[in-house]
Amino acid sequence: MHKWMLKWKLPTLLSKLYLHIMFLLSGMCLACSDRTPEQLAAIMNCSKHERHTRNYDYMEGGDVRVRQLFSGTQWFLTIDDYGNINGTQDPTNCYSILEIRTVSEGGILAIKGVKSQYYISMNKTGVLQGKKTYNENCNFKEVFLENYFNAYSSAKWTKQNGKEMFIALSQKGRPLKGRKTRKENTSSHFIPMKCREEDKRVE
Ligand SMILES: *[C@@H]1O[C@H](CO)[C@@H](O)[C@H](O)[C@H]1NC(C)=O
Ligand SMILES: *[C@@H]1O[C@H](CO)[C@@H](O)[C@H](O)[C@H]1NC(C)=O
Ligand SMILES: *[C@@H]1O[C@H](CO)[C@@H](O)[C@H](O)[C@H]1NC(C)=O
Ligand SMILES: CC(=O)N[C@H]1CO[C@H](CO)[C@@H](O)[C@@H]1O
Repeated sequence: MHKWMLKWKLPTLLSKLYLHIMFLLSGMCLACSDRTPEQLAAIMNCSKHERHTRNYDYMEGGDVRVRQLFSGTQWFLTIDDYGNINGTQDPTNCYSILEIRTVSEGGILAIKGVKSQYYISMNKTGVLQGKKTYNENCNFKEVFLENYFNAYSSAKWTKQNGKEMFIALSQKGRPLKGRKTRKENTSSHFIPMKCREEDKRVE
């Protein structure tokens, strides 16, 4: 099942571990108030939407997490007001704050931009798009990888050979077509990072 792991060389694993530690550290910084007022304002504006949807989610009884998805290629995933999916290297970018909701058992979840209110969807041909209305194309399966990253594959569509198609951001931070993605590529690997707002909620 994890045959692809065997192909990994030790240095790759070590560098991934190193990256992981870096991400943890940057995650901690994100949670501290190490920000300019402008950055804080941007985040506060995001949280308006967030609170609104959280009430709704509470009614639904679903498990909801607010996270940023940081890719193995070192981009934060964003969904803008036009439904475009892209990457940013600015950790305070409002469009990178995502609401990850469990849809059903087996790690099936839906990912929505808090600011834009667009869901990430993948269609049959593997194109990633934002959708205002939730449907089955917005369901992704969260896979925990052994390198501390997660991968998110379409729960509805696979490649013609039956293999999974993943959410992925290229080295340049551009979304990849699902057909071009592979579980072992760093472009398909993400670390869900807690945002400031989430920390507040926990307190
Ligand atoms: C936050 O929202 C207020 C009111 O809608 C707006 O005036 C302000 O420019 C926004 N700030 C940012 C950083 O988006
Ligand atoms: C996506 O992000 C890249 C790099 O930040 C940027 O150059 C590009 O204009 C963005 N594309 C869209 C559609 O927002
Ligand atoms: C998937 O989305 C792309 C971009 O909107 C579109 O060109 C393509 O026809 C869609 N494919 C299917 C099967 O809906
Ligand atoms: C998009 C991407 O990063 N593709 C790479 C996935 O991994 C294979 C082999 O490890 C590379 O050849 C691809 O370039």
